[in-house]
Amino acid sequence: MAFDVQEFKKEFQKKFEELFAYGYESGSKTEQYIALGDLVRGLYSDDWIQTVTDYNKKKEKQVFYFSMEFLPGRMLKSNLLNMGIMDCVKQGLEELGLDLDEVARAEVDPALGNGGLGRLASCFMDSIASTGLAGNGNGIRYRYGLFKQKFINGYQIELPENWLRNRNVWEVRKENKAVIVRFGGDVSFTQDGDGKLRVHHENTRDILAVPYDTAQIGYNNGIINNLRLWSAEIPYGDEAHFSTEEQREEVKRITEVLYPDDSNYEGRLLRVQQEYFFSSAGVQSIVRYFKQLKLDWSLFPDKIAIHINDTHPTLAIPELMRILLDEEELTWDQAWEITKKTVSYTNHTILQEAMERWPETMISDLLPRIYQIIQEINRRHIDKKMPLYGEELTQRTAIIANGQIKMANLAIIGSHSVNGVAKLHTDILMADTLHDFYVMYPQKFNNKTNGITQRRWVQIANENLTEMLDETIGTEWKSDPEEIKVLKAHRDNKIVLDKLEQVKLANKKRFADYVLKEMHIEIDPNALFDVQIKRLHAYKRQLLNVLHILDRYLQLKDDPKANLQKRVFIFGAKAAPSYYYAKQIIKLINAIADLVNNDPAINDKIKIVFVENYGVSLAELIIPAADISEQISLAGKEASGTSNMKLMSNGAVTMATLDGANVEIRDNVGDENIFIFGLKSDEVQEYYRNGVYNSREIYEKNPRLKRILNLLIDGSIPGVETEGRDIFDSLVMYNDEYFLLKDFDGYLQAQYEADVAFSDRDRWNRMALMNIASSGPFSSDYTILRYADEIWKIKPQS
Ligand code: B1H
Repeated sequence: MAFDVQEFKKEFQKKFEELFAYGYESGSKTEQYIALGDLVRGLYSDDWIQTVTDYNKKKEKQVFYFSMEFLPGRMLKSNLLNMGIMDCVKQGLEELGLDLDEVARAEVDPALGNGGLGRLASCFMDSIASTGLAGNGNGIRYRYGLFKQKFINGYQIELPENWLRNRNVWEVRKENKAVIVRFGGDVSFTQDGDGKLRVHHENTRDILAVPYDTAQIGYNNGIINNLRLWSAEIPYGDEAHFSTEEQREEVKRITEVLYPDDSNYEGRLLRVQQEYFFSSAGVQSIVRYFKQLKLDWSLFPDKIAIHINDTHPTLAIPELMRILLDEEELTWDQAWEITKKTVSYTNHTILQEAMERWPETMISDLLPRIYQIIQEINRRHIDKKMPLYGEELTQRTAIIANGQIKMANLAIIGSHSVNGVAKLHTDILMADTLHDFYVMYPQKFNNKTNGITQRRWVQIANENLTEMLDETIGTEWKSDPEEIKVLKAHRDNKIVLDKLEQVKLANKKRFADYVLKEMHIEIDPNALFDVQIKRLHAYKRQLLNVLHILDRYLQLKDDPKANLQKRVFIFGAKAAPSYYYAKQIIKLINAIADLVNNDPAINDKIKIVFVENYGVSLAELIIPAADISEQISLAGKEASGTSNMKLMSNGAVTMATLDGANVEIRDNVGDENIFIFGLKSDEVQEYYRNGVYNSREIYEKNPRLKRILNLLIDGSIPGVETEGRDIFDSLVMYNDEYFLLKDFDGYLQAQYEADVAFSDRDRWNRMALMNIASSGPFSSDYTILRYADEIWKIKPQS
């Protein structure tokens, strides 16, 4: 985008005065940010219109990525980067006496997702635009995002996240594109003169879905795609039906707040309303678009791909059927062919507690017509498969069973592609979790290992590293991430290794400043920064990390001169508000932090930093400062993980079990540049099958571990009487569901080896370099190109 500094300065001043009626110098950071954002949006609006016009003119096939969650992070710098005007704007602001980073920090980070799944959707939106694919996002404009986390006396407290408190400069409300989503009502049929069966759906509760569109800007390619988020409102002119406060509240409630559960589902009516609301609105707006192309219905799958991110948008399947059958009057077979060819589905977890199942009565009351269609899909499925696969297997794949509707089953049966998010995960789906479906539909199954966008996670988050890479290997890696592999040629170049160390040190200092300012804890940038940042969940085993910390603590108490690396243990994690055990773990970590950070006997050799309110913006601060990346979930439980990829790209060395994408990270980086420990996935499976695991026995036989575990219950850690006891019991008395005690020795050994490696600066820097140099294949650009090629059948625009 052509733009010069002087011009920018003029435009910015003008924009500011237009908006606020005084000079920018006296404005607040928020006002300066709003003026800048507004100006930037004006700069890309032509390209945005042009992209839409081009797609329409060429009748290009488009993908619609349906996701309950998007976690975009702050958008200002990402937009500037992708538009190619970052340097110009930075310099212009500087000449006006402003600092871009300070202005950028005034943007509220929209937390419209829980964790990996939502962030993946946003990395994908960036990559779809950046690889030049015609694609759109479809989701919910939550009035409140994921709760804001505070610690009070070490306990997690949740506060509402009012992310729209300032103006959202990026969104555009499109009232003229609103649609009606219908709930409840009665369904009846009449036979018309032409012999056709007609469906009548009456007495429904009608909700207006209003879209808010946000530009998704491609990297230096002029392409601007759309993220459409829907908001629930009372239909114009229908105020009569919503005359009481309660009725109006009920409408607003649909898009009021994001459910705060990661990898766990709550069978609430409101949740299903949310799911149908944005699925229906999305499908309606797609059908409206397709009809204006004036093509035969059979060409629908040649022009449209609908991707459903986990099962949350699965109702898009019966909704598309409903529209094709009831409104467009296609036959069942025609509609079913179109639907299956259009829809594809990604599975993100094998955890049983995350599998969506809705009570049949809930769906039949809330969505009577959709319920009938699901019943019919199920009936036909059973009829067709029974003779081929027999009673048992067929019944196990039924969509409706025991009064419940299984959304994964509907998603698989109603789509043409089912993918897992890492090789190991997909293998487990095929061999185990979804094996019955794999027998029926082997051709539907495929793997698409997750990826991340290095634009946000390296170029924006880590300017120091970006600069160093540009100097060392040129800039090609920015447009083709695989090219970062040429850095390997410098693995023994002392000058490069030293530079890399300086980059890391600078990033660690930046984080140390934050910690001092916000938490009043002093940490030494020369210490090893050991980082575990992800949602708090038992399977992710933050507790194993804790056991290791306690082991070190005891070693130092026994011998203050013990030969241990100075370490800072950094945690960031939110617990679902209803997840009691996870909240107990938060309290425990905070209590240990209090104890250890203030114990003069250990000479600052351990510091523990548990940052409040971990999210995308904090990740951008922490990841560039990490030395060790903790990826220690129980093998087989973490579908992929994506923070593992972000940390690797920033030169952290991974401490990992062979779980999710860790396996592929090891394959790429090589055994000598990663620390692997613990049970393998098949070993875990075997333990679950044979039931011989006995954690109590390990506790009794391992004195080192016993001593650590006893700390939880003997009063050594002040303030955790209940938590310590409950956690102790879960590990020792209730047989340690996630095998922490089993993996403990291996973990300590791997941590010891990491200490040794870290003490040899050249060796460590080389490991960091090899991680950066091997991270290219984990770019979401490649992931997305594989989705486009193998699932969606769309091609990048030239
Ligand atoms: C992942 C979820 C998830 N898997 C239900 N499943 C949710 C399930 O609100 N809900 O009901 C919300 C989220 N999230 C994560 O997806 C996996 O645990 C990660 O391993 C994976 O990297 C990520 C992206 O694929």
